[in-house]
Amino acid sequence: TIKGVIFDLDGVLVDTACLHYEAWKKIADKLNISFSEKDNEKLKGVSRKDSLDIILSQGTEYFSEGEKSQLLLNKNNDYLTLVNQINKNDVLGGVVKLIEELKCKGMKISLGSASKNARLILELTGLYHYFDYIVDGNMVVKAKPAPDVFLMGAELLGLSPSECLVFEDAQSGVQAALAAGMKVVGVGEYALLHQATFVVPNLIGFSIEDYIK
Ligand code: B16
Ligand code: MG
Repeated sequence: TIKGVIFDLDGVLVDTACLHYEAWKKIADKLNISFSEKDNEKLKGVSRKDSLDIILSQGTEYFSEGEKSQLLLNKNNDYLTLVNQINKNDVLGGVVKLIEELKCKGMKISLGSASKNARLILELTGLYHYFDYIVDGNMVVKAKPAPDVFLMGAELLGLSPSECLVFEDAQSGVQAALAAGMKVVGVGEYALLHQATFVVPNLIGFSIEDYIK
């Protein structure tokens, strides 16, 4: 039986993908690299550094490690300016209700995000206090699709992987959860997330009852 839930952040609890896009787009435009919203899909769940490498690989220019560090800093500063405007109203539909249902059932809750800004986003959206533990991009060396981020979450919760259920919106995240030996609810498009144990389009009206047996 499931005793704990691990949530991904971006795309599951809050939709920050468009803010990441806006910040990356500014960098790409400056470098004359074409970057569309469709390209941005590939960056979901991918770490900041790997995201930059993917964008730069679409261009032809070479960048030194120092130049890349500067680009990463610029991107994050622009992203933080946008992120600082988010609030409670940006929490995705069904999320608070689901978390409260989990709390009522005495289930443990952890975050499993690739983002280094995860704590700030949870604070700004008023979700921080719900979490027993937070595992973010500052704590894990191997990014998704490696299982590390979720395995660390299970360990902190004092649960075995088979007792944890993960919520993920990204393909790399679904793969990470499965590699950790956990069941996973894919939140989003079936075509993209079909590997997941269950797939739902969003969390509106979602009740944990049917998924924890
Ligand atoms: P940051 P998640 C991921 O968060 C995002 O999906 C991904 O687009 C982003 O590049 C990554 O976090 C790193 O974020 O730049 O804030 O450290 O979906 O794993 O919660
Ligand atoms: Mg995500």
